[in-house]
Amino acid sequence: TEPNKTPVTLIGVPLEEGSGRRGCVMGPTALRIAGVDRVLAELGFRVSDAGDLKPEPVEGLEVGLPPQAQAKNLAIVAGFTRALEAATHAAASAGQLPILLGGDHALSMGSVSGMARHASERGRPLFVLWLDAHADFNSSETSPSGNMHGMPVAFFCGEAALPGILPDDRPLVDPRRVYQVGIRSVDAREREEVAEHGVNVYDMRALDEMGAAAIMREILAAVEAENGLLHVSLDVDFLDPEVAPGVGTTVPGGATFREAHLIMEMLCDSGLVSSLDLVELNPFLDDRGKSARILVELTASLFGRRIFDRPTRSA
Ligand code: HAR
Ligand code: MN
Ligand code: MN
Ligand code: MN
Repeated sequence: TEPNKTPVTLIGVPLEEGSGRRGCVMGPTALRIAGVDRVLAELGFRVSDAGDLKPEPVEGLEVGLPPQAQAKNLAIVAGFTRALEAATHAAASAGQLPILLGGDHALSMGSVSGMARHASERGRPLFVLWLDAHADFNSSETSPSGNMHGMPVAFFCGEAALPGILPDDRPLVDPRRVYQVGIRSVDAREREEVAEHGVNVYDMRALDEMGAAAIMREILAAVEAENGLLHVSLDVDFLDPEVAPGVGTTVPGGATFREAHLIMEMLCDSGLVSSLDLVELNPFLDDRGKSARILVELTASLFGRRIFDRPTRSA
């Protein structure tokens, strides 16, 4: 292992109750079988695996919601969120880089909130790169499904009306520091919320028109300009379903492997990444481990695997 590299902590999150179907609970195991720890160790990182997170027991939360609102499995998601907020914050505070092995995307309520607390203690702003087909900016009031994996961005920006999950005075993420790439499925009210709150959206059309490199240069420049920390949240459905079929909410017309790969390489070069979610992998729907392996490949690129070293180019 190389002493100048930030040690990595893997945290398994066997959460599937935020999604509308079963299978994500097997995600952490599939990622370990695909060798996520091994590739990081080969790249010279000290890797520790914290095992699978146990949710905190939660009672009586449902009563806090307005009558028409729905947030399915609220107590289970709340228990994971509290445990995750603490575990992610603890890892980052100890000088480690947390990688959350999901688990559905509701887990980002906890991981991003933990990083937001860490960043605020350091006096630095937290930026979030959201690689996803979906904006995940619904709340219990706007969600058409009630599935909480469609709510994490609204939650960590302080918009989803889900009181009692974390303390009211928790540090939030400014929606203008959230950058979403690959978006191609947004609900009607969600679209209004995203626009109203100033979330930066590079939808699939932007990815096609601008290319991944131009988009990443803009995002990385914004993070650098404010000396921010950058949390990366990678949803399997960011990728085209033909590339990564192991996900419950496939949307056609997604990112190619090459686009995702370039994004990871540019993130690596930036040195700005503080934390990573790998989410929505559903091994029950996967094609012989294909999607798990691709997530591990992309993780390797994010942490420095490269084809050849390149000379530093001026922009
Ligand atoms: N927007 C839809 C809803 O809220 C679908 C959300 C699906 N989210 C994920 N993660 N699969 O991105 O119900
Ligand atoms: Mn998502
Ligand atoms: Mn998604
Ligand atoms: Mn709003």
